[in-house]
Parts: sequence; structure tokens; C-alpha cells
Amino acid sequence: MTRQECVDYLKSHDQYLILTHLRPDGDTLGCAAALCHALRRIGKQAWLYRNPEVTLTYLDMVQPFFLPAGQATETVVSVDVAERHMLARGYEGPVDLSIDHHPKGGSFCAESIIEPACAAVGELLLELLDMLTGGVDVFEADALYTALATDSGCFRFSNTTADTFRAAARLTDAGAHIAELNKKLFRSKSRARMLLEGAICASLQSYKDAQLNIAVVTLEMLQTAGAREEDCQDMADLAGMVDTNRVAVTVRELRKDHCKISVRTDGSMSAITICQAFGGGGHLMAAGCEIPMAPQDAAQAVRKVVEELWV
Ligand SMILES: [Mn+2]
Repeated sequence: MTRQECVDYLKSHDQYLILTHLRPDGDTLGCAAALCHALRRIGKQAWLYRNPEVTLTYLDMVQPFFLPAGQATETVVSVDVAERHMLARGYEGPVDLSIDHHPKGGSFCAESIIEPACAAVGELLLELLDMLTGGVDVFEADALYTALATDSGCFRFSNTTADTFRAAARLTDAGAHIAELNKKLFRSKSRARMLLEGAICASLQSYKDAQLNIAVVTLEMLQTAGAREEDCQDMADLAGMVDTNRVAVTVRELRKDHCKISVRTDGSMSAITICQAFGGGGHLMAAGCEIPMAPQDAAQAVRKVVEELWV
């Protein structure tokens, strides 16, 4: 549907339940919070589905809107959910409307508005909420800035466009707390995460003139650092930060003699081909697999495959 049709839809329905995705990020949660707040501001009843995987970073933003037990709802809207199986854990019902930016999003919903050119759903939602309410308030500006900034890697990823900056500028005009949000989202980490990164960096093994970099994360390292699951996000990016890197491999011990492998490449070699050797798959620049070996053995097994494929 068009933006106007979507706004008309939001105006003509009520009793909203807003859904986020599995392992929720700043885009899905920021959009859900902003949409819920804006709907309430125009007199609607709206709640967020209680996604059990919300991390501490985002809890304050969404918790006040969680659906109370026993509260009935009518209209179910998902934000940033690409596929049915990506819906937050525990939700089994139908979805009436999908607001998304994943190219194939919305296929599981009765209605959808999908705009893949947007770096974040937050970019699209700003347009919709401006049309719906006449202008976002400070809470919504903060939530949408969270969406925009996290999905664009703080405006550093290749999905960032002039429109992304224009949306951020409008959110700044609307009162978004840019400095505080950037500090919280990008310039701070838990002490456990700091210790874990230190251990991962110390584990780095480099080959091929440091164009192949392998990091190992053992259960013992996680325990020593006191790391919880949310301290482990984007760990696979670390090895690839070596400036000479072409292929970065992160070996994570899941249990005794069983490891999860994440491969990231610069596109000059296929991460899929590397992972297919171990029954995995993925994309050209990011793929994964599991190997039933101890961490160091798994690291050397992957090294051997990468070196055989090396071009
Ligand atoms: Mn997104």
C-alpha cells in the first residue's frame, strides 16, 4: 500500500498490538515504541507484544507499552519483520499489517507497506507518523533516531543515503537526544563485553599476511569475562577489523567438541563456498556453519579450506 493508504489504515483501526522480530534490534524496537506512542497520542489504544528477548539497552524504551495480561486487541501490526518465522518468540496469531524495508517483507500479512530504499524502517515510519500526527514528539524522535542510527551502523553502513541523513536532521529538529543516544548505543559497552573483546583480540591468529584472521571464543573465555548472550552480539565483526583483512573467521565454542563458525569476507572470496565445505550456507560476504570439533581444531579445519580456496 502507499504511505497515504497506510496512514488511512492506521486512522481507521484501533486496539493495536505491535509486533517486533526475533533477537530484536534498535530498528524493530524503536519503530514499535514510536508507533505505539503516536497511536496513543491520536486517541487509539495500542500496546507492544512482550518480546521475551529485549536486551537491557532497549528495555526502558519499550517496557511501558507491553500488553497487560488479559488485554484484548484487534489490529496486529508488525514492524521490521521480514518473514513469519522472524516474529518474536511466542506469537502465533495472524498479522494484519506489515511495515517493513526488507525487499520480500510482508508476504505473511494481509496488508503491507514495504520500502526497501529506506536504511531503517524508522526512516519510513517518520514519514508515516508525520502524516498521521502532524509531527513526531520528543519521545518518538528518540525512538526513531534509535531505529535509524542502529540499522545504519551510526550512518556508516552502505545503506545510508541522503534521505537517511535528512530523516536524522528532522529528528534532531524534533528534539531527539542525539549525543546521549549515540553514547548509549555506540560509545559504551558492558564491562563483560570489554573483557570478552580483550580475550577475543588476544586469541587472534593471522595467516596470509594477515588477510586471513581467525578469532576463537571459548566457553571458558565467556565465563571468565562474565559475558551473557547480549554481550556476544556482533562478535563476528571483530576479526574483520584488521586493516589488511579479506577473510575473517570467528569460531565460537557452543559445547564440548562443537563450534559455530562465522565467516565474513570483503567479497573477493565467497563466504558461502567456505561454509558449504562444512554443510553451512549464507551470503557472499557473510556465512556460517557448525563443526563438531574442539575450537582450535575447528579453526585449523576452516583455515585449511580457506587456504585451498585462496585466490
Ligand atoms: Mn531494520
